[in-house]
Amino acid sequence: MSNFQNFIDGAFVAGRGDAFGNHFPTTGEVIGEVRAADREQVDAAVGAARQALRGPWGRMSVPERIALLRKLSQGINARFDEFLEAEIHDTGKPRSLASHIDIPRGAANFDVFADQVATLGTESFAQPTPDGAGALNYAVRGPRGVIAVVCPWNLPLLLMTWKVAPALACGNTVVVKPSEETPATATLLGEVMNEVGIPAGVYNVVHGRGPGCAGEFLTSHPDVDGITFTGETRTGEAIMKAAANGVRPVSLELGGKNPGIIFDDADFDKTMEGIGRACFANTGQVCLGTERIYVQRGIFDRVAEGLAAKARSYRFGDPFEDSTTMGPVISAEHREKVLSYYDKARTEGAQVLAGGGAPQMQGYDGGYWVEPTVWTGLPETSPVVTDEIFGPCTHLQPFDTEEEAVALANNSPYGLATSIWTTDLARAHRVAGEVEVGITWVNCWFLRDLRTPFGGSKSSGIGREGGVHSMEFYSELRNVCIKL
Ligand code: NAD
Ligand code: 6OD
Repeated sequence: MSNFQNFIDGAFVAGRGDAFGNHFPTTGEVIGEVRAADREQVDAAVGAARQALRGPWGRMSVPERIALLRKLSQGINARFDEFLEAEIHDTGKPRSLASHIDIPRGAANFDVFADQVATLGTESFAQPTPDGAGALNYAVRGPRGVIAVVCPWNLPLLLMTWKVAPALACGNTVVVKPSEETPATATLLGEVMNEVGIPAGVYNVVHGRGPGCAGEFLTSHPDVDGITFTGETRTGEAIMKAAANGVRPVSLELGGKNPGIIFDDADFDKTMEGIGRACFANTGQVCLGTERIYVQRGIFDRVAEGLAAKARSYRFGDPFEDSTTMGPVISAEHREKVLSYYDKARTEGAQVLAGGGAPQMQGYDGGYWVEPTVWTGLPETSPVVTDEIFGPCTHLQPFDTEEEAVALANNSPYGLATSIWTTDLARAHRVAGEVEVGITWVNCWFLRDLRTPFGGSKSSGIGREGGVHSMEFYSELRNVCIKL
């Protein structure tokens, strides 16, 4: 049994808030205990972060910070197997996935933002003045201060370091609130912080749930200077309200109901491979995942059969076995939510092309399993087609014209991501220009260049992170005007 402690001011401390079990989603067994931070401990974490800003961290040069960021990346890689095991125990995701995506990206995020800050400049303007002497303006970039980092459970280390790395690169200090479902890797990172010599108080972790607990204590804390959040849109709204007190900036990466658009000239095999991943990777628990697919009518039946076959090809089981290609969903509660949509689809008359229920899992019957599922035949107004389900499921709808496809794709309050599948380059450009999302992939999905702007439109978020965009959020620019 692991006991997950808070990490405050460089030390591990038992939480004084409520205690709850940490479940292994593969079996449902309780494998650890989380003791949440109470309000005073959140206060202590924010205080430690404030002190660290005033201490050696605040005075450190950029090259020194860069060297430490590189050590953090090396430190994660040096303990790769421990991070891998921790992430798998928290999420049940297959080793093949976590070892290729979650943990390598957890390390790479520190390298990428070390590179970014190494070349970051600011603007300057020479300005004529009426007396002829002139003036010089230059901008100075400093940290924003204490940043609250509130994270979800689907890609725990990846998404947490995606925010912690640029925040530290810019000289901030952080208080992280990992999801209550996935406390492990954020806690382990505390050990790495100490190993590589990050000063106490720079990185703090407080555990617990959100409303009325550590999440809310942190985001409503008056001494937090900025909040970066990834999670559900409804939670984002609550956090934005909390941030309004004191006019604190927020960066919100929220939910989606992402459309895929497949034209009849698409390369069929590559499309099936890509769109299959987009629907089912990480058991569909990826904010960028595709839960609505619009297929040009001429290839509709072929795509439907291909995707159903793909859904049936996944193998459930022990996440530590290489043969396992799909894990459970994160929790019993989330399984209930996903299965409630499976029921709704059936009662609303969907044609179920694959899956549609929960698999029989001998030896793992307490686990949170759901079948990868493909439907067609529902109206666009069905909650199955409009709501983010966040499971391994998707709905297929035929279309005839490009205009119709774009209109269907845009008929959503969300605007996170889309993927467009076509061999017609001009069409790809046209459609990419029309779909109201922050991220468009053409003939690929979740192909990441970490320098690019990442974020959602409409109800999918506010702001962009990635590359220089992260630097903008995690730093404060001050202009200096010198009369010559
Ligand atoms: P969630 O919103 O339920 O929880 C996220 C975090 O917020 C957790 O740490 C939780 O404890 C905390 N929290 C909840 N209520 C809070 C409150 N009132 N105040 C402060 N903190 C609070 O999200 P989740 O279920 O963990 O994650 C799944 C969701 O995240 C999906 O909607 C998914 O689309 C979204 N997501 C978005 C992105 C993106 O980049 N856009 C990436 C990953 C996940
Ligand atoms: O790749 C990333 O940087 C990122 N933020 C991915 C988000 C995935 C959502 O589940």
